[in-house]
Amino acid sequence: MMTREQIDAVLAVITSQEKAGQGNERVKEITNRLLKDLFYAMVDLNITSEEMWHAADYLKTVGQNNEWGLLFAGLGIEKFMDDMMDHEDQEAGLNNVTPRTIEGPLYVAGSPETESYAELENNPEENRNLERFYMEGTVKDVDGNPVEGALLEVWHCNEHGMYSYFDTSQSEYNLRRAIRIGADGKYKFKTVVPPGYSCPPGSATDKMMTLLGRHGSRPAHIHFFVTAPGYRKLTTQINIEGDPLIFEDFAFATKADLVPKITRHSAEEAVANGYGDEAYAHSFFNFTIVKEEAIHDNGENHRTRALAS
Ligand code: MBD
Ligand code: FE
Repeated sequence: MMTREQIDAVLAVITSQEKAGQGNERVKEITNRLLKDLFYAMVDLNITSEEMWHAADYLKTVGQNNEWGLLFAGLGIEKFMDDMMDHEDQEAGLNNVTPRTIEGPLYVAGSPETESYAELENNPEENRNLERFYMEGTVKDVDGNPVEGALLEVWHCNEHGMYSYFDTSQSEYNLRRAIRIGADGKYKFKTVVPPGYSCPPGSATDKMMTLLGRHGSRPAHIHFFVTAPGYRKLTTQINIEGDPLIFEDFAFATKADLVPKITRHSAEEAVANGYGDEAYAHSFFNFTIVKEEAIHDNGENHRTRALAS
């Protein structure tokens, strides 16, 4: 087996062509570290050329299918990015109050905006098999003051676990809305309780999960972005309590503080409470956002995101 010294000698030959002051120092640093770790692994695990070329083909397919976001989620890479940011916040003594959790690959920018209240379904008749769901709460700062002008973006899947835009059978921005927060800090939306999500069967990510002896499913969840000028962008989700996969998410996004209580109400209660005339589920959830910190990233990253027409 090649020794570390022999591997390092090869790495030295490869990096010797890099000219000081040329190229990008950060790219050099990261690429060379990853190459070193890869070469060590190739030797330690006796990775064959057959396996390396298979890997190249696999990576090609992941890109061709636009699955990198899904694979990052499934391999726990997106979760680990959150863990690193959480750790950094902890070390800086910053408390996010409302925990962050992963964005996932299925956000679409530009969803229809309304004030304080939104109905997420384009056509309520399409989701007849799901429970009616009302969710409400506040968007406040750490001092408990409403953040007037904040934008709460919300998105979730339909009864087939599919997200509009990526699922072209749904109408544009179905189950995607943006709620502008008023002076009272309150938001409320009407939707349906979504089911869980599973990776497309046969997708590159699904195949990887199978090879790892894992499943490729997420418990039922609803995604949120909360943004406001001067505040750090909050990327988070809530999970639907009672889902059998709630703490077995293939993307590792569940956090105990992101599982609000859900209460069920009869049609009679709906009428009495002013929630329409059908039985419904209801949940309160409050978002707290924190001021942008100069020493920190502001919660935004510039991954490529979809934008419907
Ligand atoms: C999803 O809906 C999702 O939220 C993630 C993280 C990955 C795949 C599908
Ligand atoms: Fe999702």
